Amino acid sequence: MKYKAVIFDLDGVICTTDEYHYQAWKKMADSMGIYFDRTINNRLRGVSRMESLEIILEQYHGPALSEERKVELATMKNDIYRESLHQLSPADLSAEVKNTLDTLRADGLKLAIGSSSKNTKFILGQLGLGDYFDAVSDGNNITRSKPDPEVFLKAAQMVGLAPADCLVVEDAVSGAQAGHAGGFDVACVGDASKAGAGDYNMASFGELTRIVTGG
Ligand code: B16
Ligand code: MG
Repeated sequence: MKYKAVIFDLDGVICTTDEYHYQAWKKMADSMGIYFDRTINNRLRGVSRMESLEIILEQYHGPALSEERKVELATMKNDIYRESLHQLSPADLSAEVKNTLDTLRADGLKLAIGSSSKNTKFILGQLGLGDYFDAVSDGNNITRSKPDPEVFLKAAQMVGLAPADCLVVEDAVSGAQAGHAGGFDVACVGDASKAGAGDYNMASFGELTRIVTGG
């Protein structure tokens, strides 16, 4: 095996909650008359909630907002987002993702999550993956969000392995940068793959099984 563990980002990698993030931010932005589109949304991937808000507010040209008001806006978005997460169920876990995870586990790899989201545990529970991973490092145990490597370094520590033994899987350019900054190899899907941000830029999640065996 080329690696001993795989550390997965959550939103946009294990599940399509990235679309729910977009829809929730869009509702918040519309309510404030702020321009927001999918190109801007791509800059929010992997970025913490409050930093995401600051990126959206680059398009806000009204009177200055207090910190308290900003927290209110982020909370409005999170409430809309959490509401949409209630629809998530194990049926939202694609067969390709589940089969690939099971194959990697059967090959003896440790599997971990490295997500900026404070909603990680709730999402994993909704998907039926509450007890699946060997370690979960998320937005609740970090002080710096991607592109800082903290979330992945903590995940590697939790499974007791050095970054060189772990492969990070990401959909965000900021997440791929975080992986590289921490000394990890990075396999990308989605937006980050299109941008060529990874050591491996995959067309589909299932390519991971070949990558980790070094074949
Ligand atoms: P929350 P990931 C990230 O998760 C999302 O990509 C990003 O869009 C979001 O702002 C961030 O989590 C924080 O999420 O508001 O739920 O705490 O891609 O690192 O799994
Ligand atoms: Mg992501």
